[in-house]
Amino acid sequence: MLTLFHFGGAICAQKVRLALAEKGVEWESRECAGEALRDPDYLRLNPSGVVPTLVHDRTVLTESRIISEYIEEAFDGPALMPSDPADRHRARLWSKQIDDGLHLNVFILTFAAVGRDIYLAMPADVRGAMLPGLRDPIKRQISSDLLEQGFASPWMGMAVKRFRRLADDMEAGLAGSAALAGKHYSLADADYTAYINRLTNLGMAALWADKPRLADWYAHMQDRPSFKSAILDWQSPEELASYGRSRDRVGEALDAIMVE
Ligand SMILES: N[C@@H](CCC(=O)N[C@@H](CS)C(=O)NCC(=O)O)C(=O)O
Repeated sequence: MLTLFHFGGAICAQKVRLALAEKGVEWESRECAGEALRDPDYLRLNPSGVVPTLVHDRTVLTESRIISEYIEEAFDGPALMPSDPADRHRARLWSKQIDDGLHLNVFILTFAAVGRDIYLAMPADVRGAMLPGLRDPIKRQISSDLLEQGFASPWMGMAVKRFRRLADDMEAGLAGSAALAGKHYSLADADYTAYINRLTNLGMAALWADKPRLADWYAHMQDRPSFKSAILDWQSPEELASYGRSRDRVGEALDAIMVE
């Protein structure tokens, strides 16, 4: 039995749902968001109070990058890691960058553009309990700064610059191949599909307006059936509406940051 604790818009869960879909593995959904992330029963499974958590029979797995590797190793289906060791290293180098900072940076952009409004609407005591980063004081501090300053926070400029560098790196990385690591689709492509999708939803596709290989790669990722079953099918009307609001107001902020 395979159960995924997740919620629709959680980018780390999107990575894992993409891996499950590409591997062709059936799983059961346990949606877990908001207060449910602070429930003591859930915290016993995932002490950080975040999703995703995958439970395979009696084995509890946390951390999206290594959950995806587990899926690759534990189940039959199409290979999601390259066979060549150098390409495997490349796939892992892409995925490692997410844990090394890209995820925090996408959190910053998402929180400033859509999360902030939701938290500001909460009563102060609820907001204090629910603020992201239960076990991560840096994420918690950044969340507080973003609550106060929104787009004017210096974290915004740093995050946008990091994604501009990523767009350069992806454009260069896709020079010899339509996939990020080796010749074929791998977990690196799955992971970055979730990130490029999020930036697109937030209204930040201008970051790769001059990157044709990246734009082509993303178009191909969207054509894969996994994009629908792992991402589109889990988008709630509320989430889509919040992205619409983000797109309306991100343009100006992005222009200001990009001329710096
Ligand atoms: N390094 C973790 C990060 C998990 C994470 O930050 N999950 C987010 C959703 S993408 C979450 O559950 N946030 C809720 C919170 O921080 O309260 C992973 O890759 O699994």
